[in-house]
Amino acid sequence: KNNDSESTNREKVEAMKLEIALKLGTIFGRNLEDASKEQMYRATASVLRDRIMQQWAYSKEKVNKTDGKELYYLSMEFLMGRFFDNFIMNLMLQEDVTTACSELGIELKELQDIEPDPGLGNGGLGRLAACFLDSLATLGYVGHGNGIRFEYGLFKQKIADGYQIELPDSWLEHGNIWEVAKPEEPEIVNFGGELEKKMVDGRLIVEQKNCYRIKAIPYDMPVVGYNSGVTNTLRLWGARSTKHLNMGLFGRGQYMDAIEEKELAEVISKILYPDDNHVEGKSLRLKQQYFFVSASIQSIIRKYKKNGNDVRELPDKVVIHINDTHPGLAIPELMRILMDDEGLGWTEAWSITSKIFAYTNHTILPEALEKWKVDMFKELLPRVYEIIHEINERFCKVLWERYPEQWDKITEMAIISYHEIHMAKLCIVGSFSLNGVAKLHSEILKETVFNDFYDIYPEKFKSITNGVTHRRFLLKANPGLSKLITSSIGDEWIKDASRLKELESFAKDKGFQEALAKTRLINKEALAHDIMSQLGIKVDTSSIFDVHVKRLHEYKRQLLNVLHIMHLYNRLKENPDLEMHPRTFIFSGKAAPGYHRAKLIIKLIHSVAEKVNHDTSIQDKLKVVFLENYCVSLAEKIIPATDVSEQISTAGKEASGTGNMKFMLNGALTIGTLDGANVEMSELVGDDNIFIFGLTIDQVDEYWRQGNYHPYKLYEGNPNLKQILDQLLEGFFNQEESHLFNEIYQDLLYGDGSRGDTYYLLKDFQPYCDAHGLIDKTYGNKSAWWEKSIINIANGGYFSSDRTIEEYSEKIWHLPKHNFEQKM
Ligand code: DL6
Repeated sequence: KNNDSESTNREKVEAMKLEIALKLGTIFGRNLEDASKEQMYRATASVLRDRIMQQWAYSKEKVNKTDGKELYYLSMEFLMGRFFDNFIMNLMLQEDVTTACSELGIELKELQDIEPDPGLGNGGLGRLAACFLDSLATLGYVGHGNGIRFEYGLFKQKIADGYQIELPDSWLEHGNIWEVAKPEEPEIVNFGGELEKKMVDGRLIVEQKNCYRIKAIPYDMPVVGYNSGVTNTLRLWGARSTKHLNMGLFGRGQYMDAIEEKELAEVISKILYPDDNHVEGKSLRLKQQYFFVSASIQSIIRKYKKNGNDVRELPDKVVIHINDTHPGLAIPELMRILMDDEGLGWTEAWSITSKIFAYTNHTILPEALEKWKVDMFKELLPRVYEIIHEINERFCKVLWERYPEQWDKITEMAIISYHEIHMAKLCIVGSFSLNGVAKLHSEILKETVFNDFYDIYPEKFKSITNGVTHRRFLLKANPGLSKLITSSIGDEWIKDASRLKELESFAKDKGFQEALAKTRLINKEALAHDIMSQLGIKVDTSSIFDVHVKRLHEYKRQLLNVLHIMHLYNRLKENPDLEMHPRTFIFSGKAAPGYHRAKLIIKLIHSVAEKVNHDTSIQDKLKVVFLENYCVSLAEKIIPATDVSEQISTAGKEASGTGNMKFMLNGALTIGTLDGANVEMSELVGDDNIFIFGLTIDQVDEYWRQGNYHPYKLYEGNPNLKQILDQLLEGFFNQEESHLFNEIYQDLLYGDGSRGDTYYLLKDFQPYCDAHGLIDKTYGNKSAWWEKSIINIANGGYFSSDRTIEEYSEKIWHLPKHNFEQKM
């Protein structure tokens, strides 16, 4: 038998080598000897693509035959990460491709690094959407993504003299081998114009006149599940002008005008807004949202009707998920199509619409809750505005009956109030389900943010804790640890992450602990190598790698981390022989280009790093590193090399967090607040296996309500804290620009005069230092440390997005599960 499988493997490898060589010839007219790395990448990718296309066609055919319910996941962002290596893993071709490439004289890793990492998302929200697509396909659910094919993803971050510089991310420069453009299947999206209404046979006909029309072109990408026969589709829409180049203008010498007309249309899908948890209410953003939502809904209905289906039965066959409020216009858009194109009356159209949509809220930060100015909205989308207005009128009537004459309450709850459209309210009213993304977050939604709506629609409110794909972030990103796990408990954890729990019986096993430590060291060596080549900084791989990677945001409190590093540095300066285990603090993350404070914090990290890293008197006990351009592929390198994961947001601000889960699955120990999913992580592993510190959400609320938070008193009462804050003021960490950080000092102590330190850094400072002290002590006992690490991995299975998707299906979507064989 062994001989049989060896010879099949050999055949497969030989076949693959031959195919790659053939592709080199047919695509590039090259042979193996004179092909460049880029050409090798494209040839190998193209071999994979052929297989994927077959698998995709097969899956579509099977799905069509079953005629079951399908999910459409609408999201402005899909932060997919690289496709190449993920496809190889999910198609179970790792060994074949690795061997084929190496026998052709190239390492697979070199090819992987050639593929651009598409940055079609800002952070958590977009990455969650990508994890969901992976789990849907792997579990056998038909669930397609719909979004925008941004020509430029999130900017590329460069650091110059400690400052963030933004460069364009033109990820499509060399084409995208995985996509299938379908210019022959466009949808037309209308903006502006006037409405013309007439009665025909007792029916109101609404037509949009003089509007400008944009073509939405679908670009489809396959989403291959891990060892699964279901291949779904990620459909990204690109904007094109409906007009040809105006040759009249061209002929008259108005070249620029002729081109501008075309460009204006295409600008819609040009670039992703780089703001995370913050909205700006710009008209281009509104155009982007309506553009992709309208195209998506039109194509969903078109596909549905192709088989002769009746739109009245749509809710039995289609469920549409809206990822935060950004795609919320899908609700009035479906109403528009059902009434204006399909001829249904309001009542029937609403009865269908309100059974189709489910909405997830991802943030309670007030600055991230979307509102649109009525004037701008009306001009751009007159018909959709009319429909929202009518939804609001009808909703207010319901409120009036329930709360007669309570005008304040009704105004507070109305979808349109104070000349603004409130998207979250529209989504709650128009969806059959609303969910938060962690237990704590869902409680906040029910108890505070949307409490009035909870009173009316308690049945809509659900809680589903986020998850991440453990295949990308553990199986693929951490091959050493994955092998160790498989050799201990078998490989079923790959498709059923709850099996990781079996690792608990190895928690005290010395052999397992040592093997785990070895895999960590190998990962740390690889990261240290990258740090050296990128920054020229030598880091000690036996030091604790303490990692804070995520978007730069005040509520995520990278500043608290820096304050602690400054404090450690001061202690070491006082006493260079201070007993502490050497630490390497690693940061990475982008700040929104217009977010001044976040950018200043990046500069502060660099200023502190500059001083600390060059001070030989502290004997290399402290190193500070900032890796530029945080993205999915960088996360995959950093996370497996992490000892301590920083999850230190102010309690109540982080809806869930998903980085926390990725670190946990890789065995890092968390230092964190009781915020977002940290709460559930700590419940699962128990207090001894996580370093929890700081204010709870109730304490934060209490301070807020009482208005009795006095950071100045904390500053005066804690000499260590006073020292570092004074150092900020004195320019201790940046003598050349000594006033640079004054504003941080000012804000922490006084704020706007009425409230300083809105994120409670000073209050949490000492508990944070104490928790770090405990980490240092615990690390001294290696066996205890690795035991905790194993307990974290074992309990991390809960945070697989497979579990999350099963919950969505059970509580919200009710999708049938398919079980086709992978056709490889
Ligand atoms: O749910 C995914 C992710 C959460 O893990 C983060 O805690 C949360 O901050 C993030 N939210 C956003 C908000 N964007 N909008 N709207 O990205 O979602």
